[in-house]
Amino acid sequence: MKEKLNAIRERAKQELAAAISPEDLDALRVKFLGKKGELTAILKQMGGLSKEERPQMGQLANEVRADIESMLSEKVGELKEKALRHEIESTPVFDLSMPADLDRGSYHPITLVQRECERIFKSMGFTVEDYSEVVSDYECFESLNIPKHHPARDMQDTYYLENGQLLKSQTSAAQNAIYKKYRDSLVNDGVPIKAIFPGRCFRNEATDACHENTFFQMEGVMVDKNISISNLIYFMKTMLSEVFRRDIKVRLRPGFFPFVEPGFELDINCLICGGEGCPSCKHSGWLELCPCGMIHPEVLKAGGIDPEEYTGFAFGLGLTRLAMMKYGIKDIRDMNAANLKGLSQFTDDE
Ligand code: FA5
Repeated sequence: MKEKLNAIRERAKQELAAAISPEDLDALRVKFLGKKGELTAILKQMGGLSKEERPQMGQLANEVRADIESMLSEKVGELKEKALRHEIESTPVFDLSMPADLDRGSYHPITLVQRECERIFKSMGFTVEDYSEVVSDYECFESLNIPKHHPARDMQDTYYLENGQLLKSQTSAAQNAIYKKYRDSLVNDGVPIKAIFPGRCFRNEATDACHENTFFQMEGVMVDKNISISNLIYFMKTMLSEVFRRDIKVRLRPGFFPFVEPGFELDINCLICGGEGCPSCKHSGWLELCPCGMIHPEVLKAGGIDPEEYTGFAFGLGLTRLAMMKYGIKDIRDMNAANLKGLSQFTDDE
């Protein structure tokens, strides 16, 4: 039996060395350690051993099991690291000094991150909504608990049309319509509202390395009974870990938006400078990426939803800034500058 146990350990070592995927590792775990695995089969023969041999073989079997488990977890780590390295190496880096291939079209980096976020949220049961760029004052402000002359409007000065409509300054402008669209299925059929809506936003503001007058956000809302901050944090964490596929430092701090209570600012450690401070993060080492919070009762009411019965969270992800961080784009203005030399580097979608 001793030889058989040692032989199993040796074979497990060789087969683990040849494994190349998580599926291979699962199969080896079952093969060696599973209920019907090789080690269990040997242990079943212990009954036939003498009283003296039994504890010795029992100890050896435990050692073999522990060795195989530790080889397996080492290999899991190795494969994960390899996959991560591949992911990082194959992520295009925005480098304006690279020669451009202008013979073929390419996806804009914002399209790439938008699609990636849509894929992630769709897999978690969210619908993807489209919304117009020209909206009313009610959609952009009043329905969001920002009445006329509220100081929060100063932060989002935008472009007004002669007919009183405006270019939306935030994707939150779609919230009211989404609540009204899905309210009946929430109330009558108990279907939670889970929607994201990416879109272009406009603000009348001075531009710099991390501010544009035209940029993209992606709003997300979830409304149901008993939705809490834990749900919000779970979805934010899942989204960021899926997008970046590596450890990202984030910080959550209180933030004020009239349409959420409580409200938070979710910042990520600047990936351009590694947190040391640079123009892309206004020299703070942190980049405001995704404000969020629990939807204010007044906003739910405006959408026809009873805040006594339902709660929800909302977030407003800065998609353009996410693209900057993901692809190492130092200046946000390069993305709107129709610089084909830079943009043609993004050809790797799908
Ligand atoms: C808002 O627009 C809120 N509507 C977000 C929100 C939604 C809060 C739901 C709570 C609940 P803010 O103005 O901070 O918040 O913009 C959100 C994100 O958009 C910022 O974190 C940033 O990533 C991006 N952003 C804002 N202004 C600009 C700009 N001028 N250029 C590029 N990105 C910007």
